[in-house]
Amino acid sequence: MQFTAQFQAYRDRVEQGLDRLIPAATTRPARLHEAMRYALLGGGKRLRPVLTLAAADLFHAKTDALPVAVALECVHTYSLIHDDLPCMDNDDLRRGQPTTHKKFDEATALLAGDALLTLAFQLIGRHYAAAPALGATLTREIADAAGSEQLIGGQMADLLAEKKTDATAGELEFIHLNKTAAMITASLVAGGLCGGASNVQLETLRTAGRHLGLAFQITDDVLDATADTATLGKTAGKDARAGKTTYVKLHGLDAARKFARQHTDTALTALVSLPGDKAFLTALIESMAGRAS
Ligand code: GRG
Repeated sequence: MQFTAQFQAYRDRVEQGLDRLIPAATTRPARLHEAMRYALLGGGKRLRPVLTLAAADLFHAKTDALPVAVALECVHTYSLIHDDLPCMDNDDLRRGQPTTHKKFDEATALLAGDALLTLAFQLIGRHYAAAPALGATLTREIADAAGSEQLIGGQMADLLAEKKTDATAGELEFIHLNKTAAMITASLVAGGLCGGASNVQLETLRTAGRHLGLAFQITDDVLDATADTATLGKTAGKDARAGKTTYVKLHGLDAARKFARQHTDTALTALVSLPGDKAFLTALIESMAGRAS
């Protein structure tokens, strides 16, 4: 199957999983569940859950990776809702539509984010009950990635760095590794765990995820500086206006593009030692490097 068709097939599985596993909009209190579904179902590239499903397929996983893929998208979407709040990035646009607090209100958006984060762990508990060791490992993997030493810690470091204009390359890498690469790494590892990957193979997935995550965030910085709001589906040019330290500000556009390429190549090299048909994952990683939004 061609890459685009295969990507669409994975995305369709994710969309159906999201629709099926998230409480109906009519569930009491309806306003909360409407907001959760609004944030979750209104777009998004679905890169993290597709990475999970594709990694699971490398190992011909017998355990369904879809629930944990959906859980990862729930955690990611919660982080976007909270990031957009006025007390954080204060943004009006996300995934090409009004942010959740603009569409609903701040309190509802805050609770919808909280509920999506919690739902992620409910889904893992419910759907991997028959494989308790796997359920426990998935829980730990995602809780670690989303916790105060990774995703939330990266966000905190990012907020602190915004207050100064002289953040160093080391500080920037800490932010990117934790705010962006942690969830991308957990997505690949979760797929490997569902497929019964060995410890060495899980380490390889971690290496690939770390470099893919860095490449993804550097590309995000480049797009913020070069693409328009309509293409991005979120406000463009925010970093420069805020005087924020990014790879583009520290190193310039050309060097930032070169760094992104190097990290992409390192991620691709890591994949080589893994089993299975790597054609789709390779093409996905290449497409993430060349993305326009
Ligand atoms: C609030 C705990 C907390 C964390 C927020 C996700 C995040 C951390 C901030 C959003 C801003 C940002 C640039 C994050 C880096 C990760 C990133 C590029 C997220 C956007 O991911 P995409 O492009 O988004 O995959 P879609 O909408 O396609 O899912």
